[in-house]
Amino acid sequence: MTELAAVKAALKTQAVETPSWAYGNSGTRFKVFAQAGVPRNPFEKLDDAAQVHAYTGVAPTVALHIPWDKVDGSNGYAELAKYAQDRGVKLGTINSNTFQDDDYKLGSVCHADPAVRRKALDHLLECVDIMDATGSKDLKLWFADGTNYPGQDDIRERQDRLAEALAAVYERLGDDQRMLLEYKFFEPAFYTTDVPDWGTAYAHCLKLGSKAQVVVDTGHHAPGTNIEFIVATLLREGKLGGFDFNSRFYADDDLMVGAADPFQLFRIMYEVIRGGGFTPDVAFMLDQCHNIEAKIPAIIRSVMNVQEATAKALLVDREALGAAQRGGDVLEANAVLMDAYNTDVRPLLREVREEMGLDADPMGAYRRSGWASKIAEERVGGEQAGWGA
Ligand code: PSV
Ligand code: MN
Repeated sequence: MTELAAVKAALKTQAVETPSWAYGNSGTRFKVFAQAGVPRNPFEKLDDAAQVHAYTGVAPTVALHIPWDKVDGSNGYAELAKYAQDRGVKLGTINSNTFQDDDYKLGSVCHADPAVRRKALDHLLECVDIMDATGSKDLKLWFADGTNYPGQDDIRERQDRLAEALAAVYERLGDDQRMLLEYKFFEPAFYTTDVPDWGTAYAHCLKLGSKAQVVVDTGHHAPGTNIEFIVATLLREGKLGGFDFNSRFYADDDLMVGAADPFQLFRIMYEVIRGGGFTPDVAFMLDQCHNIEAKIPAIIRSVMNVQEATAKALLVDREALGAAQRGGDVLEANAVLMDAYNTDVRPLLREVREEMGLDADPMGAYRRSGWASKIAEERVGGEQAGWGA
């Protein structure tokens, strides 16, 4: 295979998971701006996700968030999985939610009250039951737990409580299931957060075993953090479970991935490829909200941004880079990396899409499809709960 053919082949295997909540209404603390045609239930979210996959060809799975995507009936989740399959997509990661209940004001699995901890744990175990029904491989855990004031609770004991809950969930996982532990440096807690950084997540996952992996949400770091270094380290340790991709300017902005800093996304994807992480063992998920822009096109754009960063990272001349690095040629090494980054990969991706039997222009194809006006007409009333709801 020529080098370009290998790059194209790799791009065709790409899989970006889209989040169900990105299709629904969301907003800031100040206002949710409702959009016409947003899904009213998880089934309609899957209809929209199927559109994204139909036009990009590389968004085959959809992450669910429980309870936002709760369905009724003993067969409900199996039916949801079948509904997805009939539309050419699959159900992906199950996201737990222990942050929107009054009981969780002072924490969930780290709460001082064992009854609250039990309630949170039961929810996490229910999420694994749902994974069994949907055939999902990954459980994504993000805890809003933390404290606002020094002395509010015992920092160490909270870690012990966390470890206990994680161990109980780990025990419940099936052979092919994993838990992905997400970290976030602050918010909603402002003084301490119980899983604030990759080191804490890594320490818990290491103790638990190989089915526990760290997930890197690109929006969950302090400004200036070198995320690609974290990625390289986690891959080196065999502990990178996946990504929640989004962009940030200030904090957890949840903007379209690759919008704020496409160069950072390229650097991350380079370390992924360099570290052997461009495999199904690393989940490439979006975790975004589209508050002022049209949602489905924004998700298509985000998937394309990941594709572009990946294509550029695949184009890095690794041999030339290695030679420059070994020779101590700082400028040449930097130039090799920048050459790849500065390549216009859009023509290459158009070719890849055509070879996959897709329209070369996913955004245009979606716009021309008439889907947006169809859903605006058909979906009236009854929007679902989610962020900002
Ligand atoms: C929390 O900010 C988070 O990143 C977690 O991944 C949640 O599951 C997700 O956002 C919900 O939008
Ligand atoms: Mn996230």
